[in-house]
Amino acid sequence: MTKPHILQIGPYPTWDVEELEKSFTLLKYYEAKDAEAFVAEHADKITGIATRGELGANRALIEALPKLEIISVYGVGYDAVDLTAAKERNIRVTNTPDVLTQDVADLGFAMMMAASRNIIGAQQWVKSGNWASKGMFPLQNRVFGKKVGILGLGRIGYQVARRCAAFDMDIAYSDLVEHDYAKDMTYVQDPVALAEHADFLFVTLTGGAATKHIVNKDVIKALGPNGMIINVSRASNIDEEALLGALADGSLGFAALDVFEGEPNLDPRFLSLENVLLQPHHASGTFETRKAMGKLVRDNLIAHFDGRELISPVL
Ligand code: 8YV
Repeated sequence: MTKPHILQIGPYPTWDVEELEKSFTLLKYYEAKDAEAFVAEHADKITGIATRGELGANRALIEALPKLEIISVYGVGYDAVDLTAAKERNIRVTNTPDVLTQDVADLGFAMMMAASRNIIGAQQWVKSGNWASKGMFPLQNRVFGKKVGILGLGRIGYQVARRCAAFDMDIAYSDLVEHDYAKDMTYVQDPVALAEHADFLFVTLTGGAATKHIVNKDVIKALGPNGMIINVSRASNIDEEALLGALADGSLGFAALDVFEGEPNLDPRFLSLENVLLQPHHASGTFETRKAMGKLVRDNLIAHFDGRELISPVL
């Protein structure tokens, strides 16, 4: 039997490619010199797409593939997949929830710690010889016991909250509804009120049209010159222009960011700011999680082509 042809949008680790190739013929979109011509050449064979959370599949791509049956996303976020276009054709969509939750929460929490205590600056102090020549490193801000606001108390937000609870932090959250599983936290529906409460504001919301720029200039202003934003979700959740302005004029204290508009080509203004900690969209980037994500991408594709129930369907 011929293997189903899968359009692979972005690169995956070798261990995933080797496993995928046992069951599928992979067509590497990201290596094509002329992506449109590549799609047109293989369009009558492609029945699946394997993509990444932040890359996805837009309407034009979906419409260019008449035999497309399934889009398997290597990521929990599927905001880059045009779900309306997929639904119109009964194309199935899967993602990789749960397996990355703990690592994303870990990185968010670690960014808050690293930024508050300026761990990177302190290492520079040691390496540059400043410790010996200038003396003690300047004092930094405590995390333990401070006020935290969590914007979006889903799987990842809840795990961030658990880590904050272990640091005796005063935790509030904002979400569409109050959650039974969060009785020990304060529910503050309005993001501006949440930011007013918080020293640290975690953004752990789903990306997409409904949450676009939910962190707007008012939320940023409410957080203030001593406040910090930590974003491990999607860049679109923050008005990046307002964020850059507030960081530059000091009306926001600090931003720890794993995601950016136009990544990996982020706005160059970020690079010259002192009050930022920048990460290369790597919150799920551990061996353990990426292996589990790759397996789930594969298992969903195999289940579909075997005619079995999908493991983690979105559509
Ligand atoms: C990426 C993510 O998928 O889970 C998500 O939604 O954005 C990430 O885990 C990952 O960086 C691989 O590209």
